[in-house]
Amino acid sequence: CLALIKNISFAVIFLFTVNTLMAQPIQKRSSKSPNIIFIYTDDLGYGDLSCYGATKISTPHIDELAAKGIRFTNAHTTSATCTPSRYALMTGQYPWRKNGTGVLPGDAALIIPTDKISLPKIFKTAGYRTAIVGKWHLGLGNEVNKDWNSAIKPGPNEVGFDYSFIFPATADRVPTVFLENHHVVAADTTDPIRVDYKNPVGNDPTGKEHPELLKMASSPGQGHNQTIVNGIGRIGYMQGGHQARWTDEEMPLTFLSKAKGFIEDNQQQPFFLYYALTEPHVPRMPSTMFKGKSGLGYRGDAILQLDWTVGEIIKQLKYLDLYNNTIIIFSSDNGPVLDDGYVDGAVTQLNGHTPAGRLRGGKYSILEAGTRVPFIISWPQTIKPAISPALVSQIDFIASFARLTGQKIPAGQATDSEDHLNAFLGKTQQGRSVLVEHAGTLAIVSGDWKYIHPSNGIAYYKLTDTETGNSPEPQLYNLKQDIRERENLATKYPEKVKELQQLLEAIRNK
Ligand code: NG6
Ligand code: CA
Repeated sequence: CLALIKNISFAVIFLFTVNTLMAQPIQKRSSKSPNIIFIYTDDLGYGDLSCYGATKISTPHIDELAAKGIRFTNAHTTSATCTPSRYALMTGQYPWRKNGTGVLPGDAALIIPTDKISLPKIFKTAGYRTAIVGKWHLGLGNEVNKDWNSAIKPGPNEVGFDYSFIFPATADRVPTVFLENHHVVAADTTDPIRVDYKNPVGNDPTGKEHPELLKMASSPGQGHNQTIVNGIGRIGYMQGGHQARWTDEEMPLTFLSKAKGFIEDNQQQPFFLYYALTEPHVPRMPSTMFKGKSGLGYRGDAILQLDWTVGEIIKQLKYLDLYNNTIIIFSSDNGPVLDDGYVDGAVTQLNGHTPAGRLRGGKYSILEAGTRVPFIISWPQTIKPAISPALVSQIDFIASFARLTGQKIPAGQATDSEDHLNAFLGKTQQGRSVLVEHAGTLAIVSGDWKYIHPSNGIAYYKLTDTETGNSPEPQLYNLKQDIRERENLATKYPEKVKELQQLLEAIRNK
């Protein structure tokens, strides 16, 4: 009997010990390298978040990041559209140095070199696990004419991501499919995919011929009226892959579950997650739980959805005890636009909301709202909450994170990227002394001054209601006194114009 009791108590103690051991986090992470999550939104404007002054919409989860981290007021993407901004992010090179870096169609070939340094490679060589989840828009494969039904490479995996779950271009462009690593998700060999941007392919109805089949009308004159997928006319023609075509309302939830899966799988080691959300880019088709919630139309609903998504990521990081040692960067790839191709209520239900805040211009514009974007960095364990006026750019991530992870950038590469780690981490409020902005033309910001180079592009895009900032005359603004870029001081300060022209010229010729 005694022996039995002894055995039972041994078993109890054994089980108790195993249980307690299992309940403990295997390693305490605080001394380890921080994880990095870069949450990159699509077309979110400087005034779209309540922490940046929006009053018609409330974004509590992003506001929490801002309250505990650094909220930058003069942070930029390189360009006023997506592909060039993302090109710069990946390469550390200004996109206007290279032809073919404008907004890409969905069948474009990869434009990022695979034999040079890239943002994910910085982390990968430092021993991080790297992933992209979300929008890619930098081309895939070596050819435009590619076979979507077999392995597609090179792509994000060859650029430095260990894992990729993406869509190729934009949500309004075919092919409307996800790719996991090299393959289209849910591809079906009996229904092969073909994509064409010039000639119609396949038998699916187009928005142009069958507007009665659309659940959201495309805006007249903008051309989102080719192959219809999920009741939405797209740019480009697509044949086959019916099983693989996404449902727009599910897309953000799909990306979220992939992002959370990657975080969970890699909780024991440092990771870099590039989480590229599609909101609030067109077509705005939020999940049912967000439809109608903002009162501002689907654009507002999409912003609420992206805020919720950020909250879900924060929640998961806290649950896994990773939050304190994770650097979360939140930003946008270009400024805001209301009507970008669909009649979705963004214009009619605006209700006084100001997507660009106090800034002038928006997406496609060389004026400040084109590239000055929301930009928040949180790292609870290290960063002290602050608002920073430092002039910084997403192009600086490569050089800055190279320093954070002790990497050296090969000579002659990522040459436009500057190390501003100290500004990113709030150790200084001093950032760049000079930054080039890019839309239809170039502008240069230096100190309080901004010079916009003359261009013959049109001054106003009627379809998207965009002030482009283009002018055949040189423009000079004092951003400190005139953040709205109302008063052109070029004739008053010709010396300043000359100085900035020369500076811009020197950077162009670098
Ligand atoms: C434009 C599209 C717009 C959007 C944009 C890319 C037209 C008329 N408009 O050409 O709808 O897709 O490209 O947006 O085709 S971005 O955020 O990816 O740069
Ligand atoms: Ca964009």
